[in-house]
Amino acid sequence: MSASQGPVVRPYGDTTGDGMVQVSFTLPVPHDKRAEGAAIQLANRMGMDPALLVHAKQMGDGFTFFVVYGRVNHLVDLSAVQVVERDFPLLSAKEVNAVVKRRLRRKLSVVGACIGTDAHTVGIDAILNVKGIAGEKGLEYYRELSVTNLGAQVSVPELVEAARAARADAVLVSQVVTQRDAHLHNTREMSAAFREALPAGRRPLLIVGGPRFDESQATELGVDRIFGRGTTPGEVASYLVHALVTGRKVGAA
Ligand code: B12
Repeated sequence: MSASQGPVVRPYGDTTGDGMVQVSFTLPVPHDKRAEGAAIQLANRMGMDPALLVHAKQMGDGFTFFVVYGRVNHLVDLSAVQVVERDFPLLSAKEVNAVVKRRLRRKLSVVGACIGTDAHTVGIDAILNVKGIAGEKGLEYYRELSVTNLGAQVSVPELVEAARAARADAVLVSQVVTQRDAHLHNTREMSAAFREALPAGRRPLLIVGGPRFDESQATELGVDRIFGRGTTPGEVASYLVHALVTGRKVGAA
């Protein structure tokens, strides 16, 4: 096939388009000359040529951390980049409250948790707690949202029960640990449990978030939306209004 029509870029290191990149990794070997050679070999096999070792440090027994700087020949075709774009308007807290009050005529109920063995609550707290993140207040600050934050290490049955008790319009789940794909397994388990426990019309909107999710995997994981790193509460509140109030065909004022 013909080459892409879109703009093509190369990485920038010292001069424009020189293809220089920097990568870091750990090898399970003690730090010595051979380990450094092994790091260069790996970098070469990853397509870096030349590859320069800029940092090597032993991390505990039998492991060495490396930073390698080098040139790659790969091109980035910007026209082939696929991302999940925001497809809803960003609203202020005032606008969110006004729409929920006028259109839903009751508080919008949100239940959040960190599920499985995951105890990383900072992310979900940033979205839910009043203090928020990045200068934005969390969902608890929104007068027309009723927020239940279940905290860390919540089991899926507990979450389903709590969502039912709170008559949740939306369930917000955080997954930060990705070892052995725990975040994917836990999300699938959670979405399957909601599908089993509640009929389609009464199932809450299912949202997961965490720094290492691929936002395009929502359908595959059985959830309505995935939010990645850097998410702010305002984005989540705006999405809730879009998905549950304004974007709905029913009940339009
Ligand atoms: C703080 C921290 C901890 C604290 C957690 C305290 C707490 N109450 O949360 C403590 C010390 C307890 C901890 C423990 C562990 N940790 Co830790 N931890 C971190 C650290 C340093 C920061 C995470 C954080 O708070 N980020 C800040 C928040 C604001 O960012 P965020 O989570 O990405 O959230 C944002 C978005 O992702 C999104 N978001 C997140 N969730 C949700 C949910 C919804 C619904 C939405 C809409 C959005 C959303 O919005 C948020 C705001 O923008 C990271 C490394 C790092 N620098 O990221 C490691 C890290 C996550 N931890 C790690 C590990 C391995 C562990 C332990 C297993 C270590 C051990 N061997 O014991 C344990 C596991 C404990 C457990 N059972 O979960 C690894 C995970 C590796 C992996 N591949 O999974 C990391 C990446 C460190 C590393 N490089 O090895 N950890």
